[in-house]
Amino acid sequence: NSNPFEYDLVVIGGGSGGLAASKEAAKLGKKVAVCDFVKPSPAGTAWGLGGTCVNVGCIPKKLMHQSALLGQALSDATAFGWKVSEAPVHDWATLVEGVQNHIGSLNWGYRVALKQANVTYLNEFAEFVDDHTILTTNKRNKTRQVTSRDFLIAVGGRPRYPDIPGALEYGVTSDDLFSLPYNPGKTLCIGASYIALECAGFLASFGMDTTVMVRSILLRGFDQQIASLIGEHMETHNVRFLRGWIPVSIEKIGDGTPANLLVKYKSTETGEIQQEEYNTVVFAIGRDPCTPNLKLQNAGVELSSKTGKVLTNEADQSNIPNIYAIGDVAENRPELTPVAIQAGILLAKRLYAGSKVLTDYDKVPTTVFTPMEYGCCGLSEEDAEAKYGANNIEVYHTAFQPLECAVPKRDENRCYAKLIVNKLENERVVGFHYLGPNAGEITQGFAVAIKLNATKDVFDNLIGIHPTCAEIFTTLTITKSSGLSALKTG
Ligand code: FAD
Ligand code: NA7
Repeated sequence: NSNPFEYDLVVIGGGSGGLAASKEAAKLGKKVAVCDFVKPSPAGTAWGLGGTCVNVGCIPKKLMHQSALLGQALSDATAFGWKVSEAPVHDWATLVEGVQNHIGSLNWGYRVALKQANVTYLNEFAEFVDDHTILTTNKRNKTRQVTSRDFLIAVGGRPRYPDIPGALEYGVTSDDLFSLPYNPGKTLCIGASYIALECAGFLASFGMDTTVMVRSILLRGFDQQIASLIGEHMETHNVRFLRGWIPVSIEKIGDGTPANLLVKYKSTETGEIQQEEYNTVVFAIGRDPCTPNLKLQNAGVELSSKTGKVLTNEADQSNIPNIYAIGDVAENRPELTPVAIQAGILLAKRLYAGSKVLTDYDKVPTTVFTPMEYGCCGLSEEDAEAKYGANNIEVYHTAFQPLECAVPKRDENRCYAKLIVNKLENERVVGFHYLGPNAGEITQGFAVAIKLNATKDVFDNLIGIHPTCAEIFTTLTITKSSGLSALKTG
């Protein structure tokens, strides 16, 4: 090994992708370091090793969603014979403590795992000096230069703030919400991405007065029929939507925790201004890649002028041959933890074990954990029409009520299943969509069939598991083109 540099690989960013890549490279006998440093949010929140997913993303949000599901279960329980002596009350502080304790144990586990894998952990912020050198700074502002033959950029992204008065001072984001030391109270979630809707969903279920401010549509990029069904369901479960409004300013009025915040907002149609008081304003209006502070120009790495993300080829390599990028910071990749992990492991195998296997970014299944969960794999109806032509696709669908909702008599026909097929390819299923309980579990399983290019008759020949929600996909007969009602009857 005639490596003139200190390391074979330095990974910048100890999140989902970076940790996976570093451990795999070290396993293959390489000398590896990971730099991970969390700049506090504008509200002052910081966290430990592991990146977005563990600290301020998937993990805390799924736990808070679970708390919301338990609330629903508690209210269903009486119909199933449970005598609940007092009306259940939610305690925010207990939830935050439980969630944060779990995260703390994960942070520790990641440090141990790096040590065991022989990866050097540098709790330092990195910026490029040239294509083989970075300058790192620790929290005491001590700097040093580190050289490496290869670099992997896996710095992820951070929530965006709107450029309006009071946003940075008084707003919070998903970086703060899951560890908020006080009950958020009356909350305004701004944005209509999955993150905004998930947060609004669990807050409303805890009994908080919850509003979502939507600029245009819900869940841009997702199947719009399902997005509407999610919106309707949330509206019947105590979430208020302000549609066609954007925030203009936030002022603090009076002291106290949580604060009283006067939010002014403007109609996107008429320009009319309205105002309302909230205790907490959560911005979920998109995320920006952490590239601006990386000094990538010193290494000559090209970024997308539109998104600021790193441009890579199919092998996750930037325009500079020894510098790679994966995860949320890489252009045109699904922003999901398992995507970053898979990309990290396969990249290390290609670089250091002679593998040729590329990450397959197609048909990545995903789930939105709104109160009614939504799982999908493949194309939305809009994208399927655009790709294959409206005449060449067919949609099989049904609305249904899960058995577990029948006894408490809730959410009748609020769940929905649809398969989008390409008629020109023997009804190959190009889009799988499920709105209902346990969507992540169900979608993960069926995604195998979608990846294997299953046709509709494979679903029809499959024998269901009764009584489940998932079995609905073995009995889908109503086509959209027939114009028949999709409501399940018996
Ligand atoms: P990250 O995990 O973001 O890690 C990047 C790390 O690099 C961070 O620790 C950062 O502090 C550090 N860093 C940045 N710049 C530097 C620097 N210059 N020097 C040193 N360190 C630096 N995905 C799912 O699959 N399922 C979900 O349910 C889900 N829910 C989500 C919910 C929320 C609220 C959010 C915000 C995200 C969610 N995601 C979910 C997305 C998922 O969290 C990301 O796709 C994933 O974390 C991306 O991993 P990454 O390795 O690219 O970056
Ligand atoms: P997205 O998916 O980038 O969505 C941002 C949302 O915020 C979207 O609903 C936007 O409305 C809305 N938005 C954006 N700017 C504003 C302003 N200034 N005011 C009000 N509303 C605004 O969001 P995320 O970052 O949460 O999701 C990150 C990624 O994770 C996402 O791309 C997925 O692939 C996975 P719009 O529809 O543009 O009108």
